[in-house]
Amino acid sequence: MNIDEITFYDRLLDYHNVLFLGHRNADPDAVSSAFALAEAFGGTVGVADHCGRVASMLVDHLKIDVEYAPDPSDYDFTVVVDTSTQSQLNDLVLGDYAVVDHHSVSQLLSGAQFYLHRYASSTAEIVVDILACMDAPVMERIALALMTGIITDTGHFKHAESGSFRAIADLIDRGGVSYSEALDLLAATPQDISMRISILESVNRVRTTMINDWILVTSETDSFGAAAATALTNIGADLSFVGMMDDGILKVSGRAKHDAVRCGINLGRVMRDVGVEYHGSGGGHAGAAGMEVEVPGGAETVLSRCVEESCRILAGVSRN
Ligand SMILES: [Mn+2]
Repeated sequence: MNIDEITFYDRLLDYHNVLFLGHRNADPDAVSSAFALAEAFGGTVGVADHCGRVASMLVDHLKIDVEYAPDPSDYDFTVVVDTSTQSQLNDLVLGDYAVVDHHSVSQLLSGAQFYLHRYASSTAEIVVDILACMDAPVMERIALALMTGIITDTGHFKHAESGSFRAIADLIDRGGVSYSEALDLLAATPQDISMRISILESVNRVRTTMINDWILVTSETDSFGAAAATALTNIGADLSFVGMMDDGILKVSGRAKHDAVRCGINLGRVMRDVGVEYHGSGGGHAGAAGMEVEVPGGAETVLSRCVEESCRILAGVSRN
C-alpha cells in the first residue's frame, strides 16, 4: 500500500528495533536517507554490502555507524531505502519490510507491508518531507548528509526538479547549515589517483575532428574509458569516443553534449551500427553509450568510424 509521509510516520511507530537498509555499493542518497530515518525514529543504519567512494567519505566524515551486510532477521522490521530490486540487496533475506524509494520502477513494493514511493530526483527529498511532517529537529549532520544525497543524485542539480531545490532550502533553514558546507564535504572525497592519471593521459592523446562548429574527439586509454570520455566533453568536446584495448577486445565509450543530441546525435544508435559492422555489439543512451568489438588491428579504425558516422549526421546541422 502506498502511503503518505504522515501515515508512514504513524505506521513506523508500531515497530521497535528497526533496520534502515540501503542498497549495495551504497551512494550518498541511500546512506543519508537511512541515516536520517534511523536518527529520527531510532534504529540501525545498514547497507547491503559496502559503501561506494563518496558514501564512504560521508560515513567517515559524519561518523555514521553503519552495519555492513546485516541480517534482517536480527531486527523486528526493515525499512529498505533508495532500492528498487532484490538484486541490489544481494542475497539478504527480508522479513517484514517497508520501502521508501524514488525509482520509477520498483520491484520491492509488492512484498512490502507498506511503502512510500513517489517520483522525486532523490530518496533524500522524500525523507526531508517525512522529517518535516514529524516536526523532527534536523541536526547539522543529518542536514549535511541529506544535502549530499540530493546533490549527487541530481548530478549537481543537472537533473533536479523544483522539489530538489525546496528540500535543499528546507535543510539549510532547519539544519542551520550552509550549502557551501555540503559542497566542501563532497570536495573532500579523494579521487582515485589512477583514474586521474588515465584521464590526463587520454587528454594528451586526443585527435580532433571539426565539422561545421562541432568538435569531435577520439582518444585511447588503458582504463577508466567512460570517465575519460565524460571528462573530454566537460573540457570542450561536443562528442568524445574513448577506446580501451584489452586482449584483442576493444571497448569504446562515447559521450555527447546535450546540444549534439538535440541536433540528431544518438550515440546508442551510432555504437550499435558501428558495433554490428565490426561483428560486436553496442548500444546505450543518446548522450552516453558503449560498444565492444573484437579488433586485431587496434582501436584507431573503429574510433574513426564512430567519428565518420557522427559527422554524417552533423554535416548539415549547425548548433544554432
Ligand atoms: Mn537515489
